[in-house]
Amino acid sequence: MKRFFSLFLALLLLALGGCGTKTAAPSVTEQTEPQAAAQTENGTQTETAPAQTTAPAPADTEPAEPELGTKKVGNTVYKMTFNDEFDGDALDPDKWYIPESKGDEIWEGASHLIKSSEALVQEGELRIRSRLNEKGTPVTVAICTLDKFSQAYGYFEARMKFSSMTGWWGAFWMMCGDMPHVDGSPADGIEIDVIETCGVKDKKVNHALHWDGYGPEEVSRSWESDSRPDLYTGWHTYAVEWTKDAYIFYIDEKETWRVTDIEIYPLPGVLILSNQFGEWTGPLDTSKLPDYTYVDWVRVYLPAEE
Ligand SMILES: [Ca+2]
Repeated sequence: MKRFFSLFLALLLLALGGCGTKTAAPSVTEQTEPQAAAQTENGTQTETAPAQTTAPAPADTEPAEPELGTKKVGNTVYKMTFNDEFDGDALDPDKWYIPESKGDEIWEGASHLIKSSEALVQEGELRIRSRLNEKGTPVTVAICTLDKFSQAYGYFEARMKFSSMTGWWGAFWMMCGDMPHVDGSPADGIEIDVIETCGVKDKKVNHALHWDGYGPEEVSRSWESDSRPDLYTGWHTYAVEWTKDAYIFYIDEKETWRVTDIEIYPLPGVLILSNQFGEWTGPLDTSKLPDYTYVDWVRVYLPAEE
């Protein structure tokens, strides 16, 4: 079933006009100051808002929540390099690029239009809408950080809420390097699917890695959860920890999948949040549209000591 997804991605790569060959240095130096102040002023992220104080907590209380700009994963302390809390009223053009369909053009291999109108920022959330347009054509959107932000290694996390509707699926993923280049190796390019709801009809979710293009030489690794109806109700966090030795995946901060026996891609990749239509994920009941994938925030980190 991944073939359909991957074919779409190949076309997305073409539309991105070089995403697949992007090897520029990470722009993290432009993003070294996380936008914690904005959240503090807004006040909508109270559970993670930094305590702007240097006063030590009393010794007999629980440790304070780490401030928004840092995160500890295992023994690694990470410092934030990029985030979007989606607290405004529109997508931030300094952070996101949308590879829009031209007019009514549907890319070969895809089954829907991609339109910026379907990326809604409301009530502190990104709402990625799937619907039929006035002509009855499926329309949704993918947003990516192409030419805005990219990073090699680190911790990449999003807090998301997925729909249990079949016929389309949501995803948080990354495109890195020359993924289509067929050389038997993922060291020159890889697609990292942090989370996808390809198994929505069985209430499963998956992580995946793909390399060497989307043709017959494509190599894929994937992990699929057991049936997890809980992941289709309410908010959950999904992350990949990308180190020089491993890709480690997490759901709600609990490790779910670790890949260490492939060459690790060493250059920056871009972030993508998307919905895609495809009845291979189950029948599409258009009477239930519009529907949404929700993203509360996206946060990216690098080890603090590097
Ligand atoms: Ca390759």
